[in-house]
Amino acid sequence: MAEGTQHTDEIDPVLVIIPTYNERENLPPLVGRLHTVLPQVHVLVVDDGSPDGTGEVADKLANEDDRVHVLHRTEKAGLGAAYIAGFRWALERGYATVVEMDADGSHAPEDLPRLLDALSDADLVIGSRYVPGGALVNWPPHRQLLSRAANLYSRLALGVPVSDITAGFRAYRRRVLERLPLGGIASQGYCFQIDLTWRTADEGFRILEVPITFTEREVGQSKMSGSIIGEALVKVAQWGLKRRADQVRAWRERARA
Ligand SMILES: Nc1nc2c(ncn2[C@@H]2O[C@H](COP(=O)(O)OP(=O)(O)O)[C@@H](O)[C@H]2O)c(=O)[nH]1
Ligand SMILES: [Mg+2]
Repeated sequence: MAEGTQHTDEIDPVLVIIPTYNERENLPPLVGRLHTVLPQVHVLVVDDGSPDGTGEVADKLANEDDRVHVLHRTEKAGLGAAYIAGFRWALERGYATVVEMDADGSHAPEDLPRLLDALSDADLVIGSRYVPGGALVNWPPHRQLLSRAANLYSRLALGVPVSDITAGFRAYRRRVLERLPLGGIASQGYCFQIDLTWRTADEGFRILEVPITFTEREVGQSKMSGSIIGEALVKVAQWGLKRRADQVRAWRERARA
C-alpha cells in the first residue's frame, strides 16, 4: 500500500457515478431503483452537456434529494474523461468506495449489494457477464461477438486474468483510485475499463469478479462506435507490447543478477 493512504477497510460512504449522454428517460427510474435497494449511497451524475436535457433532469433530481449530485461538463468527451472527473470529485469528498454504473439500466442496482459485499475481500470488484452465473439479456449477437472478441484480445495481449475486462459495473476502493495516475489516463471510450483493470492488477491490488445479469437498454441509443473500437484495438496492442517488453527487461535483469 502506498504511503499516506488511509489504512481503512470501511466500505461506506459509497458514491455511485453514473455517466450520461442523452439518458433523460433512463436516469430517474434508475436512481429510484438504486435508492430502494441501497438508501444510503450517494449518486454523482456526470453529464456531458446532453442535447436531450439529461443535465436538467439530473439537476431536478439533485434539488429534490441531498444524496444526488451532478457534474456538468460542456462537451461529449467520452466515458473515460467523465469517470476520471467523477473519481477526482469522489476522492476530494472522502468517499471510501466508488462505483461505476451505466445509466441505461443495463446494470441492475439490485446486483450492487453483492458487488459491495465482495469488496470485503477485494480492492476492485467487477460485475461480470462471463463468470459462472453471469448472463446477457437481449444483447444483439453482434454486440456479444464484439464483447467476447474484445475480452479474448485483451487477455491475450495483456495477460490479465479477468473474464470481463471491459465490464462497466464495478466497485473500487478509494485506495486504488488514490494510487492510479488519474492525470495520465488518456483512454476515452470503453477501453478505459481495460486500461484501469490492468493498471489495478499491476499495482498488486486484488480483483474479484461476481456474476451479474446485463440487460440491453430499452430506451435511448448506444454510444458504441467504430472510433471507440479503433481506439481500443490500438491502445490494447500498445499496452500489451509495453508490458511484454517490461517483462523481458525484468527477466534479463534477474538473469544478470
Ligand atoms: N458523460 C458521458 N457519458 C457517456 C459517454 N458515452 C457513453 N456514456 C454513458 O456511458 C454509459 C454506457 O453507454 P452505452 O451507450 O449504453 O454503451 P453500450 O452499453 O456499450 O451500448 C451510458 O450511461 C452512457 O450514457 C460520454 O461521452 N460522456
Ligand atoms: Mg448500454
